[in-house]
Amino acid sequence: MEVKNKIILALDVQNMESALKIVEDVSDYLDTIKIGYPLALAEGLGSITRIKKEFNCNVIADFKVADIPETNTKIADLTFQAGADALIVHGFVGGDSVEACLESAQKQRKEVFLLTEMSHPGASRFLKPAAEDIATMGVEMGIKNYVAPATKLDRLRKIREIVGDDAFIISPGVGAQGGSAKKTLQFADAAIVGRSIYLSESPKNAVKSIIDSIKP
Ligand code: OMP
Repeated sequence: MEVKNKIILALDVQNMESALKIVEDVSDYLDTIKIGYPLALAEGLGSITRIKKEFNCNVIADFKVADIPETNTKIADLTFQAGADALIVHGFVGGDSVEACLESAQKQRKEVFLLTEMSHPGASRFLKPAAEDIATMGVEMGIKNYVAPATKLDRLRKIREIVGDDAFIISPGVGAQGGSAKKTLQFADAAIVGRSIYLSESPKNAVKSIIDSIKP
């Protein structure tokens, strides 16, 4: 996936009106939007369809899919049918569950992002010990896209080492969670930014200043 200016907006607002306003404001600078439970549960899967249609942007659905294969297939099919270009899937549930999402994606010519380690402090207890194994499983399964944390650069670097330079890593935790876009982009292909953009009085200016901050 090509990501303009290496920044992905996490659009975690809870109504369509503000979602559309924010995307409109940043659309000259960003072309990839991540939509997760906050907007999809508030406004339905149609929120993905609408944002995709109105802005012709890449939409990554962040449903952190983590169920048995049969249920994962249903979740993935519905999400891709709604227009999402990609779906974020948890790796800790195991290869069969991830494979179900991959098969759904392949049928519809869409993509899967495999979530390895997470950005919040609590992830250190259960996910950290499993994260390298999850990334290795991803490589064995031929997965190209990964999610790894901007808040733990040593872990992000390690995941990069495992998945290799040809893999595409997107990295959340920049801004509100304390991560730096510039440092993150040493190891990741794009940074995911939510609150620092959508809570700003001017989302456009917030995006511009992040873009300035990553210039060499
Ligand atoms: P802000 O912290 O507001 O910038 O938002 C970060 C976004 O990335 C939110 O949508 C989170 O749900 C998501 N995220 C994480 O923060 N940490 C992770 O480990 C994984 C994700 C994700 O999968 O996108």
